[in-house]
Order: sequence, then structure tokens, then C-alpha cells
Amino acid sequence: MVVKGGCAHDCPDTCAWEVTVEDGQAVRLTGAPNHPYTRGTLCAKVNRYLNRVYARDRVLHPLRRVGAKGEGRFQRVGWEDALGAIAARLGEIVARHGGEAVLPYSFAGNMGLIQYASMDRRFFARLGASRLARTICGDTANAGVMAALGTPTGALPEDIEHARLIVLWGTNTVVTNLHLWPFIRRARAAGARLVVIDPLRTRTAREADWHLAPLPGTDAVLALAMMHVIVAEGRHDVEFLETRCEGWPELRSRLAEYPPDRAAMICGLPPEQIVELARTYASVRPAMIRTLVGPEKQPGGATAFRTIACLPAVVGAWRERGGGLVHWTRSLFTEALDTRSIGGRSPRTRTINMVQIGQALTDPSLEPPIQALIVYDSNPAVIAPNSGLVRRGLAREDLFTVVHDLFVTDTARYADYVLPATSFLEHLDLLFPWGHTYVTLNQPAIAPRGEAVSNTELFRRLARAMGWGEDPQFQESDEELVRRALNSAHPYLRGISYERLREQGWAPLCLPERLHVPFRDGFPTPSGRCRLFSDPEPGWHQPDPDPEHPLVLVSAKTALHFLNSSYSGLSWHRAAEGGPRLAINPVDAAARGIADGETVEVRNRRGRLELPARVGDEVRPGVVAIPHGWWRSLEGVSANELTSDGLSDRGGGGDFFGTRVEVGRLRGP
Ligand SMILES: Nc1nc2c(c(=O)[nH]1)N[C@H]1C(S)=C(S)[C@@H](COP(=O)(O)OP(=O)(O)OC[C@H]3O[C@@H](n4cnc5c(=O)[nH]c(N)nc54)[C@H](O)[C@@H]3O)O[C@H]1N2
Ligand SMILES: Nc1nc2c(c(=O)[nH]1)N[C@H]1C(S)=C(S)[C@@H](COP(=O)(O)OP(=O)(O)OC[C@H]3O[C@@H](n4cnc5c(=O)[nH]c(N)nc54)[C@H](O)[C@@H]3O)O[C@H]1N2
Ligand SMILES: [Mo]
Repeated sequence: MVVKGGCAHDCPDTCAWEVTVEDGQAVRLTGAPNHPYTRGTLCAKVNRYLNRVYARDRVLHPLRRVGAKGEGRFQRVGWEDALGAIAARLGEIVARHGGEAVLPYSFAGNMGLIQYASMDRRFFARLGASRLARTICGDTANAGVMAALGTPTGALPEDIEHARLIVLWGTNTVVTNLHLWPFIRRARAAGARLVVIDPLRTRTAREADWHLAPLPGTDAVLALAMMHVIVAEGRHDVEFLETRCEGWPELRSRLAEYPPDRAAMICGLPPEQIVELARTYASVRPAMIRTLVGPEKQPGGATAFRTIACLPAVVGAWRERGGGLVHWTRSLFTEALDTRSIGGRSPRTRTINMVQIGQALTDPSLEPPIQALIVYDSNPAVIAPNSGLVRRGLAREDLFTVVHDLFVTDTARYADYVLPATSFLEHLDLLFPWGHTYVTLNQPAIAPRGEAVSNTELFRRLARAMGWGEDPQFQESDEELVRRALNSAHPYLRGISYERLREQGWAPLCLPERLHVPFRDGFPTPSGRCRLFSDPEPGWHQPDPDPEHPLVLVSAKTALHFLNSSYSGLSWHRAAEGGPRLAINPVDAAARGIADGETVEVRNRRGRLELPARVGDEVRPGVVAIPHGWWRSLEGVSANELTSDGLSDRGGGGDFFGTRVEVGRLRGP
């Protein structure tokens, strides 16, 4: 039997897949062969998804903690016992401290429509729990792009094939967005030039025709200096700027502050490179910029994105198919699907920013204090910044923690109860991607392993245990939720029914021709024009000088076999990555007497790590890198031990990649 479904990982590619099932066991998993974006292939991680499904250390039954918090010793208990104990404890906490003492912590571990947000939201709304600002990924970038364009949706991803200049601006396509690569390859076969702008020499940068490596957090300056050159040389599209944009005079006068010589010093690039980039960008048509999220994780992340998003208007790149900015497609789906009623209405309780979970769990002035933490679809002990502080919070004896996951993650080690979650093969969902325009029905291929339950089923059970069994909102089935979302008269969904998806697995949104040149008829701003100058203003956020910690630590998603902290607990995937390393440039290594392969210390005020150094061209001078995702419990290393838990300028995201560190040799015994 072959079952059609798809991958619900937090990734722009949202692949459609086919699962071969024999005697109730999944034996083969392949990318959907005729899907125009998946094209029959998965990725280095998900090719071995069955390793995850059938992993020996998968959590298959509810577990109760018997050791100290963090130790990871648990005992199997029955579902009824676990649910009874959790409901009783939540009831006590709500009675004593109010609902806001309970905090859900979830992100996009499962990005499907209903497993990401539906029954859980209804449950916490009825409880009156604190709300979580789920801003760790994308919100800052989107805030910046929206400020300029009025929407986070730019050009359609597949139209990158029509570009003749492609700028991958702070995105590592080959690793994080692999299924866009064939479109880029076809554009290059037709003569397109590929430029990558990234402080790291990533796998993608190595494939490019030209790699520019500015210092992290300087993209707005680079973009302004490009505009400076373009305007100084009269290469701008005057007609587009005057008739299709607002704020051009203000932006134009701001450009005076960013001549290439000054920008070169800030960005750490030779001025000639900036001039050359500006000339290339203004002269090759169509010119497409591709962004995901990398540069958002900076103190000026939103400003960086809003400034980059102004570039296409300056040269009139929006005029043609294949020109402009490819950024985010999820907005097309949220516009079309009826998602409003899926998650219920949330009361106006306080909001806790997920980026600052360590602060929230340890803040003595927080009233009420967080007394219960319910974690699912996320692994905050690894993925949230300043993880020493996160751990201090999780270790609090008076904090009641429940983790629903497939594995005993670094977070789950601190849980009072660990509850078993289904894999993507074991539940129903509707997948709506942020990197392309096809909707997928993920149909369960096998029965839940052990006693695992999906997120929706967990919150139905918890609602019953709370005594809310009669409440109709907790009685809807997964199929009813999915059908409700599809029940929309929006033209993008024309011809897309549950029945068709069950048969075919996936379907392209029914998009109008005009989206190939998305702003031909105007921008979705109040004035209908591209906003070149508004809040946040284009400009530069100068970091605080920190002479004791002169290097910038970028902990990006460079591990091909991990997906954030997922897979980094699986032996095959860990072995394929070969252990955490600190990438350091030969210039910085020599200045510190560090040899390739030597174990070094990386430190700042938040913590210290010991790991081997890899000296080479992977990073530019002034920057060091540790891949995001390694588990501290397994490797003793997780980049977030060191990362800053400050916020970016807009959108509530973090400033992880602005983290300052110093690296040194280990002192001998
Ligand atoms: N294999 C794999 N694929 C993934 C993921 C994964 O963990 N592993 N994660 C998924 C998720 S959740 C997301 S959000 C996407 C993210 O996809 P991307 O945005 O492509 O990935 P990042 O690694 O966050 O950042 C991309 C690049 O930005 C660079 N960068 C950092 N700071 C700056 C800066 O200030 N300026 C510039 N120009 N570049 C900068 C980093 O060096 C990095 O190489 O990937 C998804 N795909
Ligand atoms: N230093 C640094 N930190 C970062 C980043 C970075 O680049 N550098 N990137 C940031 C970004 S962009 C993101 S998106 C976040 C990602 O952070 P998270 O969303 O926490 O991502 P994961 O680490 O993949 O953790 C997801 C967890 O959900 C579990 N899971 C999967 N499916 C299900 C399910 O159906 N139900 C339940 N209950 N659990 C499930 C997985 O097993 C896994 O443990 O990390 C952020 N943190
Ligand atoms: Mo992300």
C-alpha cells in the first residue's frame, strides 16, 4: 500500500511524499515523483525519516520523572494516571495563582495546520493561560519586508528561474531550502549569475559565482551603499521611484550618509566590491533577491529586511517576471484557508516572548510566576538563546513541566511528565508551506506507535481530564478541522477539496497570472506605493562595542543532517555531521595561537564552551561559527549557551547572530 502525505518540518520546502506500507510497517519513504517542487527527492535529513519513526529510543509511553530535574530518569506510567496527575496539578495552580501561571511553549516542530495550532490553542484559551509570542523565526524578517511592501509575500519562488541575476541574501539555499536549487540551476544554465551574501562560506556560497562576506548585522548599510552608488551613477529607475513609491526624497537624502567608502568600513568589505555589486544589480535584468530569515537575528534585523526590500524598487526590478524579492508564501495560504476558527479565540492574557523564556522562568518580579510549562513542538533547552538561564528556569523545583515529544530531548530531561507524540506518519494534517505554493494533505500511513498521540489528541484528552469533555470545541475530529479550513470560497482554493487531496495528495494553489509580476497594479500599502521610508527607517544599528569579546558568533543552520535540534539526537545523523566544531578564520586563529583541530574555549558573559577549532575559510575574519542544533546532553556543546537573548528592532525576534565572544586556547593543567 502507498499512502500520500508530506513532511511537516519547519522548512520552506514542505515536501510531498509517498509512504510504502507493508503489514502495518512503513518500509519506504520517497518524495512525490510528479510534484513540481518536491520532484521526487527529499533531503539529507528526511531521507532517513524512518530512522526517527522507528528509533529505539523513541518515547512510546507516558513517563513520570523519578530522578532529579535534568537527569533524565523516568518511569513508565499509564495515560490515565498521567492525565489525572497533570489535570489535578494544573487545577491547583490555576486556583492558587490564576490561569496566567500556566505557559504553553510550542513552535513549529510540527508545522501542519492543525498539529501546529488548533486544539492546543483552544485548551489554553479556556484555561486562561499566558500567551506565548511565537516570534523566534520569521516575524522580524516579515515585519521588515511588510514595512516596505505592505505584505511579506513578494515574487513567486518558481519565478526565480526567469531571473538573470540571483542574489541569495543571507540564506543558505543548498542546506535550508534545497528544493529551490533546481530552479536556480536552470536559471544559471540559461545564463544567470549567482551572488551569495553571507558572513559564512556556506555550502551555498561555495556554489556561487560570487560570494560577498560582510560582517553580520551590516546588511542595511550594504543595501544603502548599493543604492548610493546606483543613484550616483544614474542607474536608478526614476519613473518607478516617482510614480510607484512613497518616501523616495527621504530615502534619497539618507543615502548621502552611506557612500561606499564608509559602508566598506562598517561592512568589512572592500569598497570596490560594493560598487561592483551595485552596478551588477542595477544592470542585469531580471534581478531577483532571495531572502529567508538569517539576517533577521540581529539587533537591527527588521531594518535590514526593510532596507533590502527597498532595493528592487530603486532599480525597477518589480517590472518583470523573475525580478523583485522572493521571501515568503504562507500569507497566500492564510488568506485563502479558513483558519480563523481552528484555534479558537484567545482571552487577553499576558504575553511571554518565547525568545526570552529563560528570563521569564527566572524573573522574581513576574506576577504570577510561571508555575506550569507545557512544551510541545519545541525544544527550548537547545533552541532558545542564553540556554544556561533557560536551564536554571527549567530546574526550578516549584515549576511543573510537561513535555510532549517523540524523544527525551534536552528539555524533556527536566519534565515531570513526558508524553509520547506521533510522527508525521501517524496523524492527519493539512500542510501549507512558507516557501512554495502547493497544499498537501498528510494522511496517516501507519497506526500510532506504542501509546503515542498527536497534538490534537493530547489536548482533547487533557480537556476531558480537566472535566471539559462536554465542551463541543474539544470534540471536533482532525478531519473536521481540516475540512473546516478548506471550506472557503477563496479563488486560490478553487477546485481543491478534501476528496481531491485524499486522492492526489497535493494540489497547486489556483493563483492568478498577475502574481508573476506581483505589484504591477500597485503595492498592498495604504497608498498603493512601495514605502521607501517609514518606521523602521532604513539605517544602521551600531552594536555596543565589547572589546573583551571582539568576535561575532554566528550559530546558523549549517548542519545538513539536522533540522534545528531535531535529528541531532539520532546516531546516524550525528555521525554524518561528525561532531560540533568552531569555525574560525586563519587570521583570527593565528592571532590567538590556535591550530586547526585544537580544542579551544569560546566564552562570553553568558557561558563557555569547549570544542575543536576548524581553522579555514568557512568564516570571514572577525566572525566565528558553531552550527545550531547540537544537544548539550550528548555533546556537551550547544551554541545557545553563548547567544544573546535580546530582541531585534521589530517583530519580537531574537538577536542571536549578533552574539559577541572571545576564543582562546585551553589553559594546560
Ligand atoms: N538542513 C536544515 N534546513 C533547515 C533548517 C535546519 O535547521 N537545517 N531550519 C529550517 C528553518 S526553521 C528555517 S527558519 C530556515 C532558515 O533558512 P535560512 O535563513 O537560509 O538559514 P539560516 O541558517 O538561519 O541563515 C542563513 C544564513 O544567514 C547568514 N547570516 C547570519 N547573520 C547574517 C547577517 O547579518 N547578514 C547576512 N547577510 N547573513 C547572515 C548565516 O551565516 C546563514 O548562513 O531553514 C529551514 N531549513
Ligand atoms: N542559535 C540558534 N538558535 C536558533 C536558531 C538558529 O539558527 N541558531 N534558529 C531559530 C529558529 S529559526 C527556529 S524555527 C527555532 C526552532 O526551534 P524548535 O521549533 O524548537 O525546533 P526543533 O529543535 O526542531 O524542535 C522541535 C521539537 O518538536 C518535536 N516534534 C516534532 N513533531 C512533533 C509533533 O507532532 N508533536 C510534538 N508534540 N512534538 C513534535 C521534535 O521531536 C523536536 O524535539 O530555533 C531557533 N533557535
Ligand atoms: Mo526557523
